[in-house]
Amino acid sequence: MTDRPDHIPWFRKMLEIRLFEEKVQELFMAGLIEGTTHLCQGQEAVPVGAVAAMHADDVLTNTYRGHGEALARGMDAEAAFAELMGRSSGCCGGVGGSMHLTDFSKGNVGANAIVGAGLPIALGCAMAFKLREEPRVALTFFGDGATNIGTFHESLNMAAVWKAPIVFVITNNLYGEYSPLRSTTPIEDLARRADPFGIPGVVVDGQDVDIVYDNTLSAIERARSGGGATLLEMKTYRYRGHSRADPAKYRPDGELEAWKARDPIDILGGRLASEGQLSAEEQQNLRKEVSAEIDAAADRAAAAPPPTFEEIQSYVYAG
Ligand SMILES: Cc1ncc(C[n+]2csc(CCOP(=O)(O)OP(=O)(O)O)c2C)c(N)n1
Ligand SMILES: [Mg+2]
Repeated sequence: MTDRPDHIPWFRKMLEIRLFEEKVQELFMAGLIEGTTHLCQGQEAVPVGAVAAMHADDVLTNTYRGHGEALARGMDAEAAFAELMGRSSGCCGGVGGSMHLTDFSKGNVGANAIVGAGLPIALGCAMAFKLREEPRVALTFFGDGATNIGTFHESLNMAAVWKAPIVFVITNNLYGEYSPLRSTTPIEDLARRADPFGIPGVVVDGQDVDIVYDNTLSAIERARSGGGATLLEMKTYRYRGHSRADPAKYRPDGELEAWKARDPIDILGGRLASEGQLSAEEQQNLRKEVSAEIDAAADRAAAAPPPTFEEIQSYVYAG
């Protein structure tokens, strides 16, 4: 395994994402968040491990289930909560909402609600880097369901032909909106969808942040050194339903429990404890600390004003 940066910030970040999402559920039930939300509890190792392998000037695109990547890429929890609550202090001025946590200053160039929309955007960024001879890489995060969308195949084809500096990251959580992958997709390992395009496709244990990091780093280094695109399939699971309206009753008995037995935070926590880096008690204290920070960030966000009518109107282009 590659030498890793300090593990403790990774552990903290995974806790932050988990507790952020739990707080989002609470705020939604309290009527402070309108619309819908798509949460990522259970998937935290993917954004944290993959984003840790990026350079500061690399970029990413992601999806409506994108709170994890936004926080992993350094978005302040208060700006994220404020966006979800439609406050002017949100990362998009409160007009984007849960599905659009975006921050160009951190190379987070767009969360997309349209399935498959982020792939060509990331490919455009990657080609701009290549044509300008900048040593930068684009990552694009999307779901297993998106691999049945035309833009997935078109983007992989173009990326392969143009040797684009891009990494395609499938967060395979086994479900689309409600449909299990097995009923929509004729193969088990989505990484094999790289084969027709002649690029590497790698199956990755998406529950283990170290393995996510190592594989993403290899793919990013390959892209940065002119080797072209890679498709990574992160095998993981979403603990909640598709969106806040979905109780996820369609899942077979025992499936959720089996995945929780390999919880990504527990896997890293167990490793940190056995290596003597962070005891179980220290982990509990850290959880309390992060939980208090999340509560305070949500309170500050809720106290901010909504955007003014003029601010909202400035994004309407109809003449
Ligand atoms: C082009 C398009 N088709 C359909 C939808 C409706 N839709 C929203 S999320 C989703 C499921 C996508 O599943 P997946 O790619 O596995 O991502 P996940 O939700 O599991 O993160 C669908 C069908 C959409 N937003 N965009
Ligand atoms: Mg999915």
